[in-house]
Amino acid sequence: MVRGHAGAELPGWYIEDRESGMLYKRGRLLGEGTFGRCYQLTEVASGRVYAAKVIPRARLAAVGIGERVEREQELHSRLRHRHIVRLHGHFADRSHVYLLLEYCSRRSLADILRARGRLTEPEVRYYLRQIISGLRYLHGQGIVHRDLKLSNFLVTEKMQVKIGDLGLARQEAPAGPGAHPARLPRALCGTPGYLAPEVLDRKGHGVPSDVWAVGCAMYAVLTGSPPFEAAQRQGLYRRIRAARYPLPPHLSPHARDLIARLLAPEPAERPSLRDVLDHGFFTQGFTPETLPPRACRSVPVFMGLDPLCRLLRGAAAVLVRWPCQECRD
Ligand code: 9ZP
Repeated sequence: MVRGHAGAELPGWYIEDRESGMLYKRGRLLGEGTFGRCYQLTEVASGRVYAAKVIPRARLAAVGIGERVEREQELHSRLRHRHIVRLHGHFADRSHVYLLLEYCSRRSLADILRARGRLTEPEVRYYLRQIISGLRYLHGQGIVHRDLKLSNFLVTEKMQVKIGDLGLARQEAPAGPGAHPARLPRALCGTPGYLAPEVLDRKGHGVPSDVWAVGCAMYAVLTGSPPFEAAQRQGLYRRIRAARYPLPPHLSPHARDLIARLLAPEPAERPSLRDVLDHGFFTQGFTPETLPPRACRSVPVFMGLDPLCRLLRGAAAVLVRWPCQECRD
């Protein structure tokens, strides 16, 4: 056992799941999570790579933490969706508990936004469609996420978005979707900037509060800043309750309108996620099928829409008598 500088025990270079006999090689440190460090872990036999939350047992002993990790594990392991991070398994050894999560090599939308400043509307449609797809699945399972933010939208090698970190997610009472939350929060949780007015007022976090957070995320990727910012917490909360946010001139009318609907102060007035997909922002604009990985660093050029690309395709069609889709066969 190696001891870190802060006295915390580090996991070894190789980690064994005694129950299954699987051996994992510890890779690089990915960052700090709420309960412990996150490492890249490679299953030696298969070469499969995971992003692992490594939680020191000493931490689990602290009040409430063990139950929280267990609840996250239990709730998460049942979920299977293309746009929800997979929890592949968990195990423990003498010193740590390990959660094996889906590895997302392109980190998160927060990192992409940091590198890019802001994103284009077609990209935002591309990412949001996937986020909404994952979130509709969660809501359909009676689960509210409660901590949607850019750092929880992870991006895979193939540029697919996955909703992650279900640490604060809650299973609602078994009622229909859109039902009011069964329990009221004891303390404010989630990230302050994305907290909906009804959450600030301790009226509980329901499906519409997740919809509010989607509005905050949409605003943030389109403008480069969160909608609600203030030096002091009280000022921040005042802005949130009044849904008062600046509107940069570059936002399209459809984007402004959708943001205003998502950020309606009254939760009952916010659209359902189905309605969001039917909004002009999605129906009137181009959405790319895929995004090239370079979109993590610079504005992507969409092949097929680019005027030069269209011109070249037109020229090729004339020169080699390339039949168009309709004329084939
Ligand atoms: N981090 C630099 C600060 C060292 C990274 O470069 C980095 C690289 C990653 O992949 C190459 C990466 C995270 C950070 N990937 C990743 N992180 C996840 C993750 C999946 N993939 N998750 C799956 N579920 N939850 C998330 C979560 C916990 C494992 N994370 C990150 C959140 C903070 C650290 C890890």
